[in-house]
Amino acid sequence: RDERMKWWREARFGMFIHWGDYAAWGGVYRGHEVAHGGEWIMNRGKIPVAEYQAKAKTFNPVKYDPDAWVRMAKEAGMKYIVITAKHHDGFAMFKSSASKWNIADATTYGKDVLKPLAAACKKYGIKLGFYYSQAQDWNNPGGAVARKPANDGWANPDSARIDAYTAEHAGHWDPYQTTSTMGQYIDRVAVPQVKELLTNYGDVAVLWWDTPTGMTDEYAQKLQDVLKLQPNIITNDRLKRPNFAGDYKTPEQKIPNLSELDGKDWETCMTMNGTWGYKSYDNKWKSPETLIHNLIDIASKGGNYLLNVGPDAMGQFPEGSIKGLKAIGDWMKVN
Ligand code: JFZ
Repeated sequence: RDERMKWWREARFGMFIHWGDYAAWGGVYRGHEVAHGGEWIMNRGKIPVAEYQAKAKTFNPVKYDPDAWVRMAKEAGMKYIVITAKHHDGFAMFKSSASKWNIADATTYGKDVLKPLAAACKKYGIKLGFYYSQAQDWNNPGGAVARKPANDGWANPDSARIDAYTAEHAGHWDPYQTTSTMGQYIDRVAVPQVKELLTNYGDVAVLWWDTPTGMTDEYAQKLQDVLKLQPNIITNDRLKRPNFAGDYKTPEQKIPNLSELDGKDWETCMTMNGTWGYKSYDNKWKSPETLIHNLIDIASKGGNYLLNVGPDAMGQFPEGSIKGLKAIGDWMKVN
């Protein structure tokens, strides 16, 4: 394990990328700004499956330039990238045989975006990891829902009807979501897709699991077995709860105090503004001083800083992220 963890322990700084078809909504549904992270808009807006999937057809990130993305990470001093291969909306950012709900088959763009990113990472010597939402999936039937759609902020006008359905169906808000069991979803979508990710993209450094709602020991073991395809891979601690440590802990949006450190490896993931996935109107950017302070604070305590970028629907980093990354890079050069 020490051998596998070596690069990660020396890395200190990485880039989280939350990118999916949700960027096409930009945090706005039916003209309303929807509360919570932009990547949660389908759930928070109670958007029906058919309507959500129709919008994905328009997702066409023609300005996507993975070479430029990796260069920005590298110039900021980052050593690895973790990108959302599939977030809770179940949309695969890669060509998949396990579900048509993927960027190659469901959009105008029609291409896998992970392949060229893997190539750029290889070119610049940056490690690549995949975030994969193993339990929650709101578009592939049988996937779990961690938070029932609530009426926080603007509420869908169909809320009353949707809420009545949700209360009876484990948080689901569209009948299509319940047409398979979670066991079927794990066998037909999650396991085959993780196999695809660990087979078709060269070396994969990290598998970043998230929100283990409904994960049984059996489901977890099936996914854990797939990791054998990449003998050097490391994982975080969110495959299932409780009793799963992975290789490192993931405090979120916070830096532990010295008294909270227990000798285990850890990584703080954090947004640069107030959302993981792109929101057109979120301009609450952390200052360069704050970003640099956080990096020093985390590094001095022996952790890693996984700093998020939420690219837009065209495939571009928001201006605020670009500025923040540049400022960190400038500081790195003189220190
Ligand atoms: C999850 C996701 O739901 C979210 O969209 C984003 O991807 C983030 C990185 O991870 O959200 C979480 C997960 C765990 C905690 C909080 C939010 N937590 O442990 O406090």
